[in-house]
Amino acid sequence: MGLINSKNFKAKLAQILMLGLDSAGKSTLLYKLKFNDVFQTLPTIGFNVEMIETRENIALTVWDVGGQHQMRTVWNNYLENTDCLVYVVDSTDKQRLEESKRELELILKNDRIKNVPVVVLANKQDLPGALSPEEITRRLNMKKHCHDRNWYVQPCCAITGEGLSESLWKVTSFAKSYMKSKHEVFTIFKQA
Ligand SMILES: Nc1nc2c(ncn2[C@@H]2O[C@H](COP(=O)(O)OP(=O)(O)OP(=O)(O)O)[C@@H](O)[C@H]2O)c(=O)[nH]1
Ligand SMILES: [Mg+2]
Repeated sequence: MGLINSKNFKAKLAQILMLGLDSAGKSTLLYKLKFNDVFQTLPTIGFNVEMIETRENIALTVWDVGGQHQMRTVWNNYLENTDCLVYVVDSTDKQRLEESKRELELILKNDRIKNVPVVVLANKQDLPGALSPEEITRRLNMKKHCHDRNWYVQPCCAITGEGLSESLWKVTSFAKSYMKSKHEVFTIFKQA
C-alpha cells in the first residue's frame, strides 16, 4: 500500500465500478488485479471493494457488484461518482450475450452515469470458442450505445492475467481524462 500510505504522497483516487452478468469473472478479475493470484470465488452477494494502485500516480477504488438477477436491481445504487465503468462479459457465453447487452443498455441510459467512459472486458479468452473483441463490440452494439463517451473493448483472461495490464492502463487513462473533464480531481493527503 506504499502509494496511499506513504508520508506526504499525493495521489488521485478514481472510483471504478465493475458490473456484468453473474459468472462473467468480475471477482476473479478483481483479485487477480489486486493480488496477482487466482482465488476460488463464490457468487457475490452484495459487493467486493479493493484499492488498486497503478504506476501513474492514481489509485483505483474498484467496486465489484454481484451480477445475479436479484443483484442487478441494485446496480443503480452504485453508479454515483463513478469515473469509469468496467463491464465484464464471459466471451464464451453466447446464449446470454443478448441479456448482457440489455443490462448494459439499461445502465448506460441512467443519467448518473452520463458520459462516464466504459471499458468492456471480453473475459475468458483462454476458453475454446471465445468470441473475439470485434464480435463482442458488434453484438453489444457499442458504437450506438456509447457514442457519447469514451469506450474500449479489451480481450482478457482473469486466470492467466493476459490483457490485464492493458485493461488497467485503459481504465486509468479513461478515468483520468473523465475526472479532468469534470474538474473533479480528488487529492488525498494521508499521513502514515
Ligand atoms: N477459464 C476461465 N475461467 C474464468 C475466468 N474468469 C473467471 N473464471 C471462472 O468463472 C467463474 C465465475 O467467476 P466469478 O469471478 O465468481 O464471477 P462473477 O462475475 O464475480 O460472478 P457474480 O459474483 O455471481 O456476479 C469461476 O469459476 C472462475 O474461476 C477466465 O478468464 N477463464
Ligand atoms: Mg463475484
